[in-house]
Amino acid sequence: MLRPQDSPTRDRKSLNGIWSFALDREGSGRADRWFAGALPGTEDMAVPASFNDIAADPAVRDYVGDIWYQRTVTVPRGWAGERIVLHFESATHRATVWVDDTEVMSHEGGYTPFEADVTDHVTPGTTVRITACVNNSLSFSSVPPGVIEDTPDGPRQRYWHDFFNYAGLHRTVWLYCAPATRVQDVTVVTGLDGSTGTVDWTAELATAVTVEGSVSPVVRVSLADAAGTEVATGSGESGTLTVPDVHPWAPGDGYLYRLSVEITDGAADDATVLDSYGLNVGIRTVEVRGAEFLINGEPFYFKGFGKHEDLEVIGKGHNDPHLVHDFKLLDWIGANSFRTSHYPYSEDVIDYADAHGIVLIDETAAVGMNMGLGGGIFGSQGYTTFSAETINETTQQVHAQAIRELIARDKNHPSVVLWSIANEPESDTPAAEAYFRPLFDVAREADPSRPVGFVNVMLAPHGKCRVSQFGDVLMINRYYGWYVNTGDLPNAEIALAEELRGWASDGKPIIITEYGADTLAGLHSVTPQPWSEEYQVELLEMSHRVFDSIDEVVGEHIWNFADFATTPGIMRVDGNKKGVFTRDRRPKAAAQLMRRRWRAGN
Ligand code: BDP
Repeated sequence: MLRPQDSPTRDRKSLNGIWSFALDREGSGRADRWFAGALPGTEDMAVPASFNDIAADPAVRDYVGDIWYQRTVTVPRGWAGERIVLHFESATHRATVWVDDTEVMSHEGGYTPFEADVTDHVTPGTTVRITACVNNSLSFSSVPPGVIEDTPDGPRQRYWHDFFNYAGLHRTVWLYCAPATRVQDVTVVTGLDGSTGTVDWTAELATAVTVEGSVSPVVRVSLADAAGTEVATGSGESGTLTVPDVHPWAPGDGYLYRLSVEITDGAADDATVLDSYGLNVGIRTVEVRGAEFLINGEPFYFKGFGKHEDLEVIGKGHNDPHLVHDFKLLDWIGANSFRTSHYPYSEDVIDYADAHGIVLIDETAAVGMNMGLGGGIFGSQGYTTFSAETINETTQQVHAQAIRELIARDKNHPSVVLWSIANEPESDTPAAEAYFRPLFDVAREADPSRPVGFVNVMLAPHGKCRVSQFGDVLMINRYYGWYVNTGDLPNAEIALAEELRGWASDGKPIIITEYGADTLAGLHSVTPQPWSEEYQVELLEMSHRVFDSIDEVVGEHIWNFADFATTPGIMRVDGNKKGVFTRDRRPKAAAQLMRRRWRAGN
């Protein structure tokens, strides 16, 4: 799905700001037609933000159910004659939307965009009411999964992933206009042959109902370099542009060309431009060859983190100052990449990574599909992961759709080099194999140009995992020295090396997508003890000795970039403390260690 933009033929209006807000504690809002007028008992809510921490009220923070958002917007008079589209960059975890009294769309999945053509429901020059009923409950039909359990004090949401279930309108809501005949989608795939770059393009058109005498639309594309100089042109709904003396997009060098896709009302030079859409294009290649991960034909070593969208007060709400600041910190520490653990991040983040040469592993929200892990750490026990009553074919269909929507959204981003279709699912059982095999096909069908993998959990070591066979890359999370061999780094080192040597025998590149230790900033200890800053440093140093001794290891992503919020738990002190930075982005001692290692080129 194309992101709304301003162009010579398009205009957009952000609906961010203060919305009216109401929790639907009785679950009666739909039946009582709350969309048909002002919300009852209205409070204020900021968009974009998670609603949970804004109110400073535990009954709001932990609320499960329907959450209503409403505002009015005046549709610009100048949009008359255009198609008018209402676009949500996300609504976590699902939403139904009304324009005045008319229901216009529903969407499942908390981290990908959705939109509806609302032209027939609005009149340019007048004001309309927009109402979104967002729902934050997790079930076995949602990705990520969860379950609502009855307790003496009412329903409680349980889930098996280790981050707080923040919800709401986390990203920008747009109202935009575009012509009836317009660019509906564009797909680019880039190539390199020596100093020549190629850009294969495919444009999908929406065409106005043809009226007698109307002309057939013609697609023209042109590619400009970063200075704005046109370097290639083409025409047709698909084709290949050739760029001599190409400046490739590369890690650390976010060089972007700009592809302009135009629809004209004929082939003549003076034909009228009906629609124009611009797309940033980074020309680069990605390939897995043997146990190497190649970007532009060069072996690439991933240095960075698993991250979260997680901030004080706004939770998972997108925030530009923090976006810029986090990327400054990535640069400061010498990181070249991160994983969008454990869900698709805001498109602002992906765009920014493109422009700053940061490499991304792009992940779906399929996390917490592992009841084996639930025991003790994340709360709930007593469920079987894959069964007719738990994660089943319905979940699989929702998961497949989540993969398709992630790829549809992010397929054109040069920063994205690898799809991760799940984090730490159960993967050592026949049921897991049956569940995941078709999902790899879904990803490869949606994008044949990038490698695909999933993130393996410690409970499914080499020789037991039945899902890693489907991945192009092995992504593995290991906590030697933390969850096992706690406080015993010498034995942790032996065990980690032994396990990694097993994985290395598969002949695929290995990315360590998580390793690390909870660390309370300011806690020091001469004899490094778990939770101290010294222990985090020594655990990382131990891990690096092992990684550096195994050629097949092509990346290290520390868990986590920063401390983050979780559900309450006896193993969590005000959240997960495995950050190299605190939640407010102060460096722990490990930050200096990583800066020395990564900036020295290791
Ligand atoms: C892994 C998960 C991650 C957790 C981490 C931890 O992938 O989401 O936060 O371990 O326990 O199980 O810190």
